[in-house]
Amino acid sequence: MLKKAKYRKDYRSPDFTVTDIYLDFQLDPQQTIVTAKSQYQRLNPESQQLRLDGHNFQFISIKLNGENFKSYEQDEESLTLDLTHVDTKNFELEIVTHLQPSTNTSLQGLYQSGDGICTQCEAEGFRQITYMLDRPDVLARYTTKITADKSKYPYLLSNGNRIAAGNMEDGRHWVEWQDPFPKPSYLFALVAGDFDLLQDNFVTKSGRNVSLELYVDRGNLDRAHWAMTALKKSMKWDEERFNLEYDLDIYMIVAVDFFNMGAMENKGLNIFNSKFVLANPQTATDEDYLAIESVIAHEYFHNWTGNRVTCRDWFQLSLKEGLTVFRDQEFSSDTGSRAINRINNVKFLRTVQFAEDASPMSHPIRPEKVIEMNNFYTVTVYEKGAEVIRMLHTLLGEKGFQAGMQRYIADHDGKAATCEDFIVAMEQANNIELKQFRRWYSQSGTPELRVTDFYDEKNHTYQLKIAQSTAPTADQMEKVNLHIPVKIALYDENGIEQCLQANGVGLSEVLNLTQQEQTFEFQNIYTRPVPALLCDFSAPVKLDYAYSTKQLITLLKFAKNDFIRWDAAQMLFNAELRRNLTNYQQGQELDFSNEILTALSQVLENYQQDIGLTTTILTLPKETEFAELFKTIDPEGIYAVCEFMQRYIAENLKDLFLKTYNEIQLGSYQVTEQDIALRGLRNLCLNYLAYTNLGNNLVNKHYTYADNMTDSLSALKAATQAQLPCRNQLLADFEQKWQHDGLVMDKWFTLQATRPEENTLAHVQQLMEHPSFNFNNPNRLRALVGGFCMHNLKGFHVADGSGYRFLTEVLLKLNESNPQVASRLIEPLIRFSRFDPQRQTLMKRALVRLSETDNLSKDLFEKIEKALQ
Ligand code: B3K
Ligand code: ZN
Repeated sequence: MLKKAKYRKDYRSPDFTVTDIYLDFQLDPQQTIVTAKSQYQRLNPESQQLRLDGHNFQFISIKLNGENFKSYEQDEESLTLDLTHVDTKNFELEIVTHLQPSTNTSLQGLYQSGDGICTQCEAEGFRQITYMLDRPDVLARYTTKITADKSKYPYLLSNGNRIAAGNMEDGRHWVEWQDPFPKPSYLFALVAGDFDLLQDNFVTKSGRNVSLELYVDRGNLDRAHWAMTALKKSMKWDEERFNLEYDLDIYMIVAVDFFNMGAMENKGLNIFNSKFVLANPQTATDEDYLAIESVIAHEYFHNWTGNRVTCRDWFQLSLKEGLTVFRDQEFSSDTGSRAINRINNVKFLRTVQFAEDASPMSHPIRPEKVIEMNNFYTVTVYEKGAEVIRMLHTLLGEKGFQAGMQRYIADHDGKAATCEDFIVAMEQANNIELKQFRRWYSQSGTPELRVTDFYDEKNHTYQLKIAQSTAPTADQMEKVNLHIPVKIALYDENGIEQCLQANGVGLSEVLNLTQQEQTFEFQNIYTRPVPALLCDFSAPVKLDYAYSTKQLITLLKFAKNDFIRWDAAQMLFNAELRRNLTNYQQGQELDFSNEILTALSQVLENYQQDIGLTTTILTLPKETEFAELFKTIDPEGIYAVCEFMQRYIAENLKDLFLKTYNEIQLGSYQVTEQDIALRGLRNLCLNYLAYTNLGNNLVNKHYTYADNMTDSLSALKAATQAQLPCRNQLLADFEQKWQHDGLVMDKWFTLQATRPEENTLAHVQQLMEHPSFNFNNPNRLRALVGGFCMHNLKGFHVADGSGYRFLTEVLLKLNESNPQVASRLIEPLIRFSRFDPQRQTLMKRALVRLSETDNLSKDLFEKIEKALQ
């Protein structure tokens, strides 16, 4: 494989395009024959070389306008046709290739999943099927004929509408599909297999009937209903909030077990990781239910933001992903709790995206340089991308933002667009200019706001001085000032909100920070206020303001903005952790502030006011979250202090936890906002109580009486994390019950991988031999290996480097079988600079070893090269 970087600045529009393509698949897991007949059009009359992308198949033949064609050059990843003697503008190419889906463990292109066959083409998988102009700005109309054995593959699916079908005498059958909407090759999909089918329908607001089909493995029909409900809910919501209606007469979703990511938005035929489809109360947790709903929504929303308007080139990925994440977040917030959604999204952004910004992989939401595109489906492109869209929404308001959306869709429907096009649409619809705001697309790194304040008792004025800075990142040394919306509120000591005003006029709660440093003044403020900064987390930045404990407790108690209340609690925990970590490192006693404990107990006592918020406030940050507070991470220290804090709060609020635990009564399992919140709080209480002398009995009982996965898993988690005597017996019981079900076993694998015991690595290695484990299944790998390497800070970073050696072995194997998954799992290793010199040496040694492998994939190469630079 060539490992050459591509640069955004080098974009050139294509010299040729494809208008129509007719694909014929003679499907067989051992040998599939693909005949692709495409209508090409020369866009640049000067151009005589046509370079097509393609690799990993057996190339059989090529014809031009029906004649065998010989004037080409072939290399590892392309076929270049010499068209010197072809003088027409339009011509037809017919290309035959042979593929072997059964051995395609990379899960890109055409591959076998279980007993079925399916495709994954984004970003550049189509070129593993046939030679093609495999780039998103080439949009063609697809017709697809699939022929396969009828008993093994009763369902043959592709994009668009089913236009013909028939049986053959040899036991095979065929189906022909046609997609009326021109699309890039990455949205092509094909599925063949035997499934249970859940059917439903949706009537769009203009009265069109859309049939909805959800395909799951045989026997799983009872686990498909939630996803179907979510789909209909998404379709309705997109009509109401974004005025966007579905366009085809059929929408299909297929759940498969072998899948590299969450799901894929192929036009009219979404393919999903079964993890994001299948749910019933026994197998799925509340969290799973909500995740399914949001992924179903996300893929559905892509129909407009991604499919109807697609990306010009892959550097523009955030155009569709950032926007679609924003849309799915808004969907979840409109249909569930806005505050809890916001808090969870911010938690994720702060831990995972901020960490990426501080890593060798740091990149702007619109990257400048890419070797392997699959490496850029990142939290930066997705989640930070969504934050950038959210800031636009904050600046323009819902009305202005929606006007911009309508404009964007109207101007670019059926075309491939850029991030710039999106901003221009927002500008034009709102008659403003967003020159400085654009920098969010080109600057990487997490900005930091340093806030100081000054209260003038005499004149009753209050000043906030806000300075911005962004530290240099691995990819970009020089940073510029950004346009940062800072949403604020001021409270007096009694928690009364103060009016924001100056010179007799009310001021907006959103401050526009555009310069390196700005001072904002508020008048008629009669006591020194407590500032609530970054309400709703109005910008993806770090905040540095010297809050006192007292101020934070005021915000925790009184702030109207739920995000601020939660964030105040986070800051209190962070301060306790920092202080205690120093104590720990100096061999001193650990302690916990009484004031904070009292404040937490008050929150818990008043849980009826807001059950969900109470739970998030009382949830201690995970070790991996705490780790992000430090430049150099101390895995043992962080674990020790976390454990101490958990135990301390548990011991000291034991009675209250028990009272709350007993007070909460739930009927039979239902997925409603209220019940999810109640279960969440009850399980939080259980989790704390597990660290007290009541733990073993209570957890055991909780597990035994649980009638749903949320409760069973909470008990199991409490037992393993608190290392209760009952844990082995409960783990065995769970295993016995669920060993036939990979998705459920993933939860069990992760629990074991994140156990705090000393010998966890040995245990993980043993589990890789477990009958329910399968090295070729990305879900299993992520659950067990990912669980250990990414979520067990102490276990993975044991000082002797055994964790690093283990991951290296796994990566060497995965480099061959599934480079995409390898590239996700290598992340903890490339972040060596965040650890002490001894660990750094060991981690670098592992990377050097990997770098010396023959056939190192582009995916791993790109990350290792950046890390070792
Ligand atoms: N667009 C796909 C992700 C494709 C990843 C390719 N490596 C799913 C999504 O974001 O909706
Ligand atoms: Zn997406």
